[in-house]
Amino acid sequence: MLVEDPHRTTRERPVGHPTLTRADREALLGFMVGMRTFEERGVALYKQGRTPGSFYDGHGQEAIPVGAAFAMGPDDVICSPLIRDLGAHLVRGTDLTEIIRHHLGRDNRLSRGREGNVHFGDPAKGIVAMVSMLPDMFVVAVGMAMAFRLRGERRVALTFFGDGATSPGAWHEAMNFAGLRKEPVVIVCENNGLAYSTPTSAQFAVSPADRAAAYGMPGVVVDGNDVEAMFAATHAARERALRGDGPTLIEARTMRMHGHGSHDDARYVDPAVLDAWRERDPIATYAARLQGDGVDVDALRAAVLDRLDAAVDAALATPLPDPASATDGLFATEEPGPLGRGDAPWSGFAGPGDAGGPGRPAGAGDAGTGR
Ligand SMILES: Cc1ncc(C[n+]2csc(CCOP(=O)(O)OP(=O)(O)O)c2C)c(N)n1
Ligand SMILES: [Mg+2]
Repeated sequence: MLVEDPHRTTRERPVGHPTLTRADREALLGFMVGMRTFEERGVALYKQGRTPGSFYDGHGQEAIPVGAAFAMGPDDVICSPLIRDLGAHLVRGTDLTEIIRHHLGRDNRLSRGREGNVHFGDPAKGIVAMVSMLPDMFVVAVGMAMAFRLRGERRVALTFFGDGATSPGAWHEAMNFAGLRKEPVVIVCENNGLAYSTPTSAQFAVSPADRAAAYGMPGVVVDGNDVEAMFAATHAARERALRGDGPTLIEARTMRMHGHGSHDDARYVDPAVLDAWRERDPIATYAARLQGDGVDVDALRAAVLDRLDAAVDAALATPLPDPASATDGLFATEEPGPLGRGDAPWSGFAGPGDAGGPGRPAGAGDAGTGR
């Protein structure tokens, strides 16, 4: 078998889940469905030749960015969502139409239509755009966390990267620095069994979570297909960071269900492995659970689809950027402004005594698109 089961050594699950209301659970499902629905449409638009560049999706990994971002407070930063992490953008409240405009290369607030790919962020929502060099945004996240600590600010940086990003030297430098200085950074490693076509068995002898101890921080293995487990582990890691106890590495075990990008048919992956993982689909399992609790999952899916259709229509009706503006914004001409506050839809941020969360944004329970 080319791809091992990344779950084979799973040994820890977080205990003591923080409280999730029914509306929280509906929001979690809505964001996951929003991510998948959007990405399925994104693949279709790519195959229709309407998307310049390429398209990447996180099919089967939705629980990781959604569960992790859901545990973040409004003043925390995400540095950065990568190619499997659209759900983090949705949770923070970045406008879906703007994201689609970005992918289609249309004029938009996030990237001004300068590229149709995954390199976008939303400073207004506390999201730093990614660069492709791996794992360089982890290094930046540690720097941001250091700034928060030195300024005495009560906030953390959340960073994402894959299993493949744990091999370059920068990863080890960032781990060492963060562990030594106890920087308030929450580190989510998405172990999806593959780095392009290389299985984890050909990448490392010691799993990322097991390596964490060598850098002076806990390494927690979490079922990356369980959105509530992801939420709980990230919540605990955030609390730890805010207490001044330093970083946590969360290794989220999952499987990359599609090719690296839409251009890759992943014929190097054993179909039997994918079949086994499909049984554990994070959305199907969570939807079944919520349906059992009386949630109208069909209505939720329909609402998400309606929003997506409207957003795609609006994006397709948006013109490409004016060619005369092609060189605008190539160089920074002024100091960047401060990052804004992201949406923090978990009900736990709405209560009295919190550091000032805005509470649940209107419609988060049924939006799924974070708008
Ligand atoms: C330093 C560096 N080397 C190579 C690449 C090319 N590259 C882009 S994604 C990728 C695989 C990443 O695998 P992983 O970190 O496991 O993330 P996944 O795609 O599985 O989510 C590679 C090798 C890169 N972006 N940066
Ligand atoms: Mg990977």
